[in-house]
Amino acid sequence: MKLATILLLLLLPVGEVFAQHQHGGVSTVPTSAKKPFLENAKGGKVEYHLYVNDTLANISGKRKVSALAMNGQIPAPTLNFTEGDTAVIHVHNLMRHETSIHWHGLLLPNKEDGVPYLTTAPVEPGGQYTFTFPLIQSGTFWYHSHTMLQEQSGLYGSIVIQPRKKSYEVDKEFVLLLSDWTDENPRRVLNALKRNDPASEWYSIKKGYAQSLDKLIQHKGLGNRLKNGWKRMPPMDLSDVYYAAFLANGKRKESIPDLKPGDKVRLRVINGSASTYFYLHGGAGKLELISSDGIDVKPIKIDRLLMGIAETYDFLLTVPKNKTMEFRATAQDVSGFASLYFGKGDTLSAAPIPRPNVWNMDEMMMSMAVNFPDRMNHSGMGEMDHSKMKMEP
Ligand SMILES: [Cu+2]
Repeated sequence: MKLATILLLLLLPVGEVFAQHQHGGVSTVPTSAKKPFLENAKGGKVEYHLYVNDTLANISGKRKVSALAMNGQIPAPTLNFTEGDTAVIHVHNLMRHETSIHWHGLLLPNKEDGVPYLTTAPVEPGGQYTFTFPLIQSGTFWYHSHTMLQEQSGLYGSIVIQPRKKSYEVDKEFVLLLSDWTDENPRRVLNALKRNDPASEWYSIKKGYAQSLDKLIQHKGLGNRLKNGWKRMPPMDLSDVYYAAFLANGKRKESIPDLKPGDKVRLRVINGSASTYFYLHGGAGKLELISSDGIDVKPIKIDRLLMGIAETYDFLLTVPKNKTMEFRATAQDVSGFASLYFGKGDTLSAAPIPRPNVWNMDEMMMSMAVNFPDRMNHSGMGEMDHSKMKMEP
């Protein structure tokens, strides 16, 4: 086959899916027949219903765009379980195109893993699939569509599995699901990245990271750029995509209700973004990290943490007296952030992360070193003189 024909065949199903996406979904299940989100939680069996559908949503606050939702929500509702439960999750596909749900980080029988054409058949348009699996672990996890670019359009939610025996007694638990949002069709974004077309440069311009000769000279980065150009390294950016908004539970600003000063909070943070690493940092002292990807860790106090895509981290927080504390997630390229506030009174804002010097790669990589003071002391790195460190890009 000619290359052009192969490309056309590859592109056809994509066009089909998104053409339908524009028209909105059809519900083959009458609304009256819909079961409640949580149908049953007796005898160790916890049964949920998820309804996947097309929608229009104004997430960025700038314009309404086509999006995908579960039970009418972006993000999808949180699924709560206890270790030892059996999860029974009915996924109802109300769209005209297929879907799938993958349970990220859960240990389960392969056929319930939800990766279409690999472990589980896709959920057909108008169809339904019931996932049944035992929960043999505890912690913070999440779920998302594993079909095309549906996750980027809104199909993601949190999973919390309580341990049989709690390792921390707290006054409140709170889930913070972080994400990034583009008002563009995600397929358009992917095309821009693949073809290296002007749109991807436009993303840099929008973020103020476009490289020009005068900026390179101004930031003393010309020599560095020439050196890296010689090695065929493209100009630096930390994230190739421009996002209209960074979100905490689907909003730019989130808050934890019903807290008293001195209350202990277990904050479960999930990075459900498409391509954003987040710095996590707070407005009052260090953050106490107690769990990572569903596994308890030896508690460690940190100033800030760089969180990768799909990771989860749990923190222990104390509500300050007569103050509001900000817990901030700043995109690694410092093009924006989402905030969580808790407590009452004057706000202890998180100190802004300085913008990286993308005009000088060596300098930028130095500034990105994440601060893990405890760990560094254990390894004897505390006394290291960074000015003498040499790094090859
Ligand atoms: Cu995943």
